[in-house]
Amino acid sequence: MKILLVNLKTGYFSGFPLSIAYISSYLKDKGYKNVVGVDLGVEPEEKLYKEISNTDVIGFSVMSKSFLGLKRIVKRIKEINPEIKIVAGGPHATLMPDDFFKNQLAEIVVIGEGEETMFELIQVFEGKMNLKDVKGIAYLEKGKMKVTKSRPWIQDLDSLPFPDRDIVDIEKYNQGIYQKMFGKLSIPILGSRSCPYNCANCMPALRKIAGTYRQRSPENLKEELKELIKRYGIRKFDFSDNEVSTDREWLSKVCDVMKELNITWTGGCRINTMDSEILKKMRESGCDLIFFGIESGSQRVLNEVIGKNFTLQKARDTVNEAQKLGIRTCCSFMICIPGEKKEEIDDTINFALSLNSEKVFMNIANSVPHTRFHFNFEKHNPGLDIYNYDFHGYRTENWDETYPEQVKKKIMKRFEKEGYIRYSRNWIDTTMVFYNLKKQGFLATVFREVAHFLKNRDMFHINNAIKRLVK
Ligand code: B12
Ligand code: SF4
Repeated sequence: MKILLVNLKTGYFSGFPLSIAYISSYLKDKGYKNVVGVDLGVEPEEKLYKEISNTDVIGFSVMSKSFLGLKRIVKRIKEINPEIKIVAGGPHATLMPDDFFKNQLAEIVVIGEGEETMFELIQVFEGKMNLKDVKGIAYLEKGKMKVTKSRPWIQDLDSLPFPDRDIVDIEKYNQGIYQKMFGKLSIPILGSRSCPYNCANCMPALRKIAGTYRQRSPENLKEELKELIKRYGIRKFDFSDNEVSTDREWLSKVCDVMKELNITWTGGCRINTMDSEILKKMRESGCDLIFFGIESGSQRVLNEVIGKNFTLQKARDTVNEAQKLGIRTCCSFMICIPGEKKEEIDDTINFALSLNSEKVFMNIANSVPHTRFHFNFEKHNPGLDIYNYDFHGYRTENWDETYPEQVKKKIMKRFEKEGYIRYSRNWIDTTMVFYNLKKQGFLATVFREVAHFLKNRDMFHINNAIKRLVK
């Protein structure tokens, strides 16, 4: 049986797809060796079509941002191989299974974690198991969607085989924004699943997608790290976890492992969990860059709209402390949040500019289905079609439709005036990334930008920019 696992393109920068890598290693461990992966984030669609004719089952990993692209791909796949079984999994499949049936995009939709479910589905396709007995799926019966019993979240993450790093050539991620963010190839690794917090931009969707918060043991993590170091000779790792700092005791043990293996690492941390002691420990263990989701420069928005339990002062102190210790910081903010007042956007811009951070992400808030943000977006934009909707033009409270576009221009100007440069050529979309020239040094930045262009001939982004301008 040949199984093809496909990660779809979202249009945003994409990283190594641990989702299909985990499913692949689970299937291989159970004896299904013929598993092939395609990541459309970094590979051409033609590669996928070349694999299709002799494939029995295809599994798509679908995010809400990539759902729209699936229609065209499925049409072409069915033309090449009408017999193929199509399974959909991932965040959008879990949140909106009926979308796939309405558009005839999959026979079976997997809800939640996919390792055990995909294995059982293969058993069904081989006639060894009954479809109705598979937990955590949706399928069509007499034109109606049936959902089976939910599949319990995998409690012992150590029981899973390490993700299959051969599913996509890891060197493909050693370019563009990834290389710029993390330096030379940094390997993504997952220490935990889900998150115990409850922010409005994320929940309850994330709990549905990733379940309750669970961690791997530091020992299990150490085994994988040792394997990766041996295989790639690389000692740079990037935690794909939502937040690595939610459990202090766990993080402290992970730091011990990192220190022992002489690794440098990066990860996302929540401001309220940080203090001098843990930051120092992280630094000593090789942490050289932290992502902080600060999100707003308005205390009211943080408290009342998003539900972050930290103060702006704490955010400022934490960034300063990290910088003092030699840890670079990348702070992420959102503007045009449903429920935010226009003047609170200025608070966010001012706060972001006053921070001592090398990198700042300014995002136009997105609407992920089943989040409290999304419920609010829907309230202000009745009938909103999230897949076709350009978020530069949505309405929130009493704003006019073009407001986010004006705000974007204003932000660009302000950051540039204050000595920041845009360092990502992906800024054209909802995210603007700024790089603090004062901290990095003008010449070093210019040199890196030119070197990057010469090395990568960043034609993809330039082509896209031209297309947009022509449009
Ligand atoms: C790391 C991460 C990133 C990384 C890398 C993502 C990547 N390569 O896929 C970066 C920083 C690049 C990123 C960016 C974005 N991300 Co992100 N990201 C995550 C995060 C924190 C972890 C993902 C991960 O690796 N999980 C570990 C694996 C094992 O879990 P998993 O992906 O959920 O896969 C399991 C199941 O979903 C299922 N499954 C998945 N695929 C398939 C396929 C089949 C066939 C089957 C059967 C099952 C199955 O089985 C898997 C194993 O159990 C998640 C949150 C989370 N899930 O915890 C958000 C998350 C996936 N991201 C999200 C978003 C919105 C984005 C962006 C669009 C952000 C934006 N700009 O708006 C971009 C788009 C990125 C892209 N791929 O192009 C949303 C998606 C929501 C949605 N409804 O689609 C999430 C859920 C966060 C959230 N709070 O809402 N992200
Ligand atoms: S935004 Fe971060 S801290 Fe908040 S619920 Fe989501 S993953 Fe957790």
